[in-house]
Amino acid sequence: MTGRPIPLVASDDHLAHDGLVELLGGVAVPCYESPARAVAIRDALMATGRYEITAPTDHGPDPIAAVHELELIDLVEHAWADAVAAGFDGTRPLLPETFRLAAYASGMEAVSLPAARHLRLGAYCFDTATPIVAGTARAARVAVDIALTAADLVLGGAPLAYGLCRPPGHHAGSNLIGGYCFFNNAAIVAQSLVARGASRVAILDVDFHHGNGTQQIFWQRDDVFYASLHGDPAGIYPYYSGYADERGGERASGANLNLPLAPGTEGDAYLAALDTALEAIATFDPDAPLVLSLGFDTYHADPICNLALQTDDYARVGERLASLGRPVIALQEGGYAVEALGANAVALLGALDEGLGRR
Ligand code: SP5
Ligand code: ZN
Repeated sequence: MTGRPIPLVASDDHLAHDGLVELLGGVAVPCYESPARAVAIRDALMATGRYEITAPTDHGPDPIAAVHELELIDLVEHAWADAVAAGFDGTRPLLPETFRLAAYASGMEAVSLPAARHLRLGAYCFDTATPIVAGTARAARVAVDIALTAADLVLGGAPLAYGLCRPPGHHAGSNLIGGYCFFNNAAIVAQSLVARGASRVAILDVDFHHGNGTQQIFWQRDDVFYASLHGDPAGIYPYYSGYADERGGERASGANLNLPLAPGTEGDAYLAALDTALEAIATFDPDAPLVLSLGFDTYHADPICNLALQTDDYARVGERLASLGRPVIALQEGGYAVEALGANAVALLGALDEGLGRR
């Protein structure tokens, strides 16, 4: 315990982003990515007495446009309104009905999109589990502001700030939504650190899933190092990226590090992989705070994942992260065992803060 409170940047605006159902393998199930997740984390952190709630400040649209294409931002902002204007049942979530895959127009010059944004959803969304409702656009925008406000606090001298982002972000690419993600909060923060003068920024992604969006956004960038520990995509979502041989584009070879982990991986093996990522980040030598994409879906009882961390392991992860000796901007990604999210967040962030305070 170091005495000073840890900033917890949060807003209630996420509560209206409640997707109700997602389609998994063609079956409609209640959304795993629920408002209750963020409520549980917030309540548990506040109950420790070590955190201070901070409201996000409005950073405007420019930091989002520095990472995402304008047509993607337009889609997120207007798909719901277009659907409702066209008579869509506003009590149901909006999901794509078709997907405009690259193969759709392969060999043809013609590539057209309808003007109505809800009808072009399948040109931007890569799965059937990312529902849009009335509160989605606002929540996605506020999640970005939460992340940028956490970054401001760390740049202002806090060793650690935690942004309770919801919706999460790491599956969202420059022109892509999916995996419960709309705007890539961590990527937007990393890019804003570059815009504020950093020449080397590292993002460490410990969410269970590969952050395909973050990898895609920085694939050709040698000034942003992306390291991710995740369940082996050969057997689990998102399937098409996250393999160890993906090391970055030709202009940024070596600036991407994927560490896929076998199903059932427990704490000791996880920490060994974490040390590999931390050594690579230390070698990269960032001159900005560490951007941490923080998911708790590595937990053994997570309902949609297959790693096997225990609550105690998250404290060990926090200690190891502190050993890097850099300030940390921690941004919430996934984690779906709602009953354990609070304890896991308390364990990881508490140990991280203590470790940073000792240095
Ligand atoms: C931010 C984040 O963690 N996004 C993850 C999105 C995953 N969505 C689809 C998951 C499909 C899981 N299939 C296994 C079902 C086991 N009952
Ligand atoms: Zn995840």
